[in-house]
Amino acid sequence: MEVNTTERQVEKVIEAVDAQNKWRKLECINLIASENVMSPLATKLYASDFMHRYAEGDIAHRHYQGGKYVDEVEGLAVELVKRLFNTTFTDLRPLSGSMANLACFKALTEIGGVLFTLSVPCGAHISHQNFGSVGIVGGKVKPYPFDIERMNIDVDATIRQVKKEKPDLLVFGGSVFLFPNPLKELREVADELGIRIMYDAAHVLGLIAGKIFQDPLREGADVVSSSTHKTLPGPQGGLIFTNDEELFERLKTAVFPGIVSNHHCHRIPALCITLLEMQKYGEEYANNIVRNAQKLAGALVERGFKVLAESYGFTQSHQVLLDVSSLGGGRKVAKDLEKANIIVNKNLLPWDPLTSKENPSGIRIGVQEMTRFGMAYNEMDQIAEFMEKILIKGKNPHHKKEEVISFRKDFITPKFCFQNVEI
Ligand code: DSN
Repeated sequence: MEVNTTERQVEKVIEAVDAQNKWRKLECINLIASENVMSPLATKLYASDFMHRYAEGDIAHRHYQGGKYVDEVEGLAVELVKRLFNTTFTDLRPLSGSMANLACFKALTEIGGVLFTLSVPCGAHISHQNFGSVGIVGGKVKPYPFDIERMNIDVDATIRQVKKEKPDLLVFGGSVFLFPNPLKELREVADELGIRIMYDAAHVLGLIAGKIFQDPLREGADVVSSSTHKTLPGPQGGLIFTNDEELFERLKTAVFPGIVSNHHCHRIPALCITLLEMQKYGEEYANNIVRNAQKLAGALVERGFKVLAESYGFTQSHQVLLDVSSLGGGRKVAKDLEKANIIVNKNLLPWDPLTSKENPSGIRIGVQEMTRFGMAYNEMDQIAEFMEKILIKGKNPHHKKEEVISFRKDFITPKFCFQNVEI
């Protein structure tokens, strides 16, 4: 009998999606610092007819007919971003944080222009590098001098370096982002030399919205770029905001028609809901995130782990960075934890060469998603204990998996969001 392979393939896709939904959303302790989940309402609104449509161009000045509801929700989203981040101009069309960065690099640098960014081992996002978006626009990256103890840019050494190199752009923020960056401290030298400042807020946007992290525009950034799905628990996407009208015109052109044609309009209603939820619950959520990250870092140190920046309180964000070189390195540790349904990523540490990226010294942990599901101090302790048993006491991670699944059962409903909204 002929097997209906198409039917089987359809079933396999459905099974994979069901399995993903069950495993990653209900059974894992997810500690990936760049992820989060949308609220139930935002999730429902994400799958709408907006996903089938085009709306090239600006609100109310589109190149296609049929966009009146896109205009309506995008107009609201723009107003919400302006209010939440106290800014004048915003573009929500970049499809990701990387694209938002690319638009900023295009608008702020020339071919051959010099940019100061973190190095990747010290925390830069890959788009900040010559091999990433900076390279696409022909820029050249110089790494900031970095203070490993503080896990932050070395201000005095950077001032000296900036005066010598006279870069076009200082880029702050990145993928490892434990502490507020020294924006205020470097604004003066930037002003003296006419250097622009860009702040990549992707990891900390929700903490900025919750007013627990630095406010980049007030501290001297000319433009903020971001994704919309890390500590800000929205749909995957990007945005840019600034108070500089002339710069905004260049940014907008870089976004459309430079980088984006259609901007995947179905993101926007979900983003509206996320922004409304952050307006209402953002401060409480952000406070809980940072408290949990600090608690987890302390609990890990008590159990014998090496956490970076211990003398400086470990972190002021959602992230905790561990040196696991004595436990077999980042790759082994991340894989062992995955066997127990604890999901982290291996990460380069400041002293690692780029060539060690397959097995770097560190792992990076983010607590924003588990905080969203209501985990607090006791749960941070419990997570540290799971990690201790698997990584230090050598217990079989497969045996711990059932305990992790059972632990997760009490934390499956997102908090800090509208509940029971009928649509
Ligand atoms: N690479 C992601 C991160 O984990 O930080 C962001 O794009």
